[in-house]
Amino acid sequence: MSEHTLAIIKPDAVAANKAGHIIQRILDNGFKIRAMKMIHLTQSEAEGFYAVHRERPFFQSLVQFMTSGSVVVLALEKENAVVEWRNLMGPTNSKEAKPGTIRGDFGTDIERNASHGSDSKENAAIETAYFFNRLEYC
Ligand code: FUP
Repeated sequence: MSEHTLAIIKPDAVAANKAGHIIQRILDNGFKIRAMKMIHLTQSEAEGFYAVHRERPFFQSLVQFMTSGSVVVLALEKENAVVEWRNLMGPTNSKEAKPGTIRGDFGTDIERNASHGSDSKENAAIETAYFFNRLEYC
């Protein structure tokens, strides 16, 4: 069954001019891009997006990183999109991610890991609505 997920190409990958490579990889792996935009998150937008992590020790640093430059936000569609996109990204820590994965090829460490993906269908719906309104998302 076709499913949706929310992807973000993070500031490290955008600043390194890797957004185009990552988008091509998304398409080559059979995802449809249903919505896409480049934005520069404000502090409160980044804090809101990562609100579940606000008590964690890495929260401030994560928000600082996510607001350090532009990001590309995408709504992706594919069969089993949530799991398929997480598999394509690789594990959270780029140091542990294998070559061939997006985090392995374009990230640096556990914070600067090039990309985000929703961790469940429920969060995919919440995160997609966080970034896209009904006119932007077809
Ligand atoms: P993921 O679902 O793979 O994005 O991973 P998490 O939800 O566990 O973490 C969200 C983001 O927090 C990660 F993308 C990077 C950041 N993070 C850190 O910076 N340090 C940590 O120790 C754990 C996560």
